Amino acid sequence: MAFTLPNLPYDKSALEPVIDGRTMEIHHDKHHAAYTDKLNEAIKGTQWENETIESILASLDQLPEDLQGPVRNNGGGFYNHKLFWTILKPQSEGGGTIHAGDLIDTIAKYFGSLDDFKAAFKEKATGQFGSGWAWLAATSSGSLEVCSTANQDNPLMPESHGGCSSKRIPILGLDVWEHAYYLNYQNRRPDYVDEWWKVVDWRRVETNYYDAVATLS
Ligand code: MN3
Repeated sequence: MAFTLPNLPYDKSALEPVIDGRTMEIHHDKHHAAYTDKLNEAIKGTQWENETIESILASLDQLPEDLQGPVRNNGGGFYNHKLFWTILKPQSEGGGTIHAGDLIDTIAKYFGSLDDFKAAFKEKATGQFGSGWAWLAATSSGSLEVCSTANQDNPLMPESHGGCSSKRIPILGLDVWEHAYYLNYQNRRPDYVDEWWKVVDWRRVETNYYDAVATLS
């Protein structure tokens, strides 16, 4: 069964002024669509066609060698963007607002405070040379880690395929490819990171956390 490009859960311009509509349009309709098509092309007619994207990426090193590159790049791109759209929310609908609750306590437990976490995450996002992603990922014990990966790699992939520890589930990810921010921010990636917090859907991140811990345990 082929993978499908998911619809955006809000209007393309709904995240303005943080992320402009034109960037969202190109990002979703062109970039994410291309990753989806190329993933489907790569696994067409193979046993991997019937696997979930999570299981494909986690067992990337079991794939035939000629498929590993295309699936790593395009399967990673498919999964990462699918996650990315859902952890964002327009400011008018509560994006950027973090509610007191379990996740904020968990963040404080592992990073000291929300501000300390944001600083650690920003360091990963701005320190990732070239294209890639910054991640907040959950481990089987329920702990949280920040890390970054190059290109479309992510923490689901076997350890050799990214800068994150293996067997982690990303619950929040920031796309730091230039295609994600260049129209608005040009070379100012640090500003993009600072602004981006204003459209993070923390409720969704919290849900992702509990789902991840349940999956890993
Ligand atoms: Mn992207």
